[in-house]
Amino acid sequence: MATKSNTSCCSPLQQHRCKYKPVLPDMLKKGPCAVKVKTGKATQSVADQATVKKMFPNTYGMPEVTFMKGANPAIGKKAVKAAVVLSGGQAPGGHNVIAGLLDGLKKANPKNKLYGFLGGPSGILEGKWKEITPKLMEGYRNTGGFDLIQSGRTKIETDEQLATALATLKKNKVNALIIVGGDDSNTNAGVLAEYFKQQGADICVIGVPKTIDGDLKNDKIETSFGFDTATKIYAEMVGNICRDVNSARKYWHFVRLMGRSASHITLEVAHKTHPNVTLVGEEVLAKKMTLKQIVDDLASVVSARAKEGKNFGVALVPEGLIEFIPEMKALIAELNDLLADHEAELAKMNTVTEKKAFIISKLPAKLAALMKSLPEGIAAQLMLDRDPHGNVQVSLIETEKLLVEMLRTRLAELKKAGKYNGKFSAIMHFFGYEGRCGVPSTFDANYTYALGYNAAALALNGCSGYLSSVRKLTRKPQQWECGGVPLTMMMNIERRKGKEKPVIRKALVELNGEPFKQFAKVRQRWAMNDDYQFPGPIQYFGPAEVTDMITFTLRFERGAKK
Ligand code: FBP
Repeated sequence: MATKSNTSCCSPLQQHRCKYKPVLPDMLKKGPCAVKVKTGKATQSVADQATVKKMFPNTYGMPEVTFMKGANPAIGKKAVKAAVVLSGGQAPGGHNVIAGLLDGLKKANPKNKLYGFLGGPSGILEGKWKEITPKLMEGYRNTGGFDLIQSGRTKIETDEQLATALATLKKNKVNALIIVGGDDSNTNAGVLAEYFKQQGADICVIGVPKTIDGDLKNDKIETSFGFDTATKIYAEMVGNICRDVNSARKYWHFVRLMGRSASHITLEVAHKTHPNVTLVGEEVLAKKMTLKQIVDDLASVVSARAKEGKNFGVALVPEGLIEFIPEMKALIAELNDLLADHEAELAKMNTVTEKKAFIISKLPAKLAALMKSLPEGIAAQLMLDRDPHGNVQVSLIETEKLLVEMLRTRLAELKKAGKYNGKFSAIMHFFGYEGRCGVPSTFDANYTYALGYNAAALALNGCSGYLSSVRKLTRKPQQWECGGVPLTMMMNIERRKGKEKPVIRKALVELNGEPFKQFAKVRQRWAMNDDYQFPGPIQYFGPAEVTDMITFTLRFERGAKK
């Protein structure tokens, strides 16, 4: 950590980034007391309206809000106590959300205070927190990581947990709770906002869209923070590998990239680096592909390149691929229910073999056969404990190894049949954690600071149950628009841990969306030609074309073509 008095222990880059002043949207520059709330029309949830409405009687249908310039001194009159919690996986820029919040609160009233719950939502339940003073904040501005207050994946969902959370906040006289998280954590923010209203508690709950996965977005939330930086980090590494394969010309590299469900990270990195093969989970699902078909497709690229004497290449595999393969998806869904229904019996079993045999005995015949056919390691990984939200821990499943193992077998068959005469030597990688705590890019540094500052304005205006929304991100930060989107507006009903639950709908890669369509136009060329791109490291200083570059995803989705 760099503090003013102790910067000598930090790297030179950290010392320089500590001095960077994020650019605030013009709208927020004069502080929360200089903006007024403009309300839009009543909203609806994205699906299952009647059920969501029934579950959220107090917060359903609220209007969108936009900030407009105008004097609003009343919100600065009473000193407030706000608390922030970081929830879920790390994403570059989390510290700047806190810095923006703190600065926004202090600008409105220097007596306002900000606290940080420690270790994620469990910090709320356990009442563990610390004050974020301007002095403490100094050393964390524009830094990666969540180490200022850490994060966690505890979900506050049972009646007892909800009551404990409320009791902690009431006891400490907290007026506003800011939850920085992904789709699950922000669903939780919506649940808490509703519960507090039901209980007549005047505590405002605001969400902030975080996740490197880029899957918390919609018309009003253009991207989640961290996606920009993480994809830049992965693209640097993939670009370097592309240059290595083209130099050594003897290996195929298989790179699995993080992204628990959606393939946005993989697609963005593909646009940045032009690898020979890019698998997109959403396409696999749409085409109802089997594992065998995916492997056959890979084999045809490997053998076509081998015919041209190119026994090398780079393939990108999204972390969430496995759940998009319909037969695997069906297996995982069955496993989710079985593991939830037989939790106690399974807990008593000591070996994976025992658990696997038990599970196989409960599965329908087709899925039992599939489970049996999987390499032992993969089958074991599928049965590992779920995260607290009930999701398979896909980051533990080595999909690239599964594919390479099956590809080797397929290439051997083709060789025997005289259809392939190359050499196949594979190297495997998983890039995930490397990107989650990187020093935020200039885009993420500005975006997160604005999201935090905007969240302070929402909290001071009592907009409970809203997600902080900063829009028009392809423009310069000064021109970004600010406001809030009701959390219930993004919800639908999904099956989790064997039960129907209201959740914020994940944004998957759309096959008729520009990022995929642009990729589909060129992938054939990338497969055979060595059209690799080398993005290099994130630049924090230098010409704006390199320091302020936004993602292809944002550019394609928001209009500007490649
Ligand atoms: P969030 O959705 O919480 O932002 O986390 C995303 C992620 O980075 C995924 O890409 C990955 O699958 C997961 O976190 C891994 O986290 P963990 O190590 O806690 O399982």
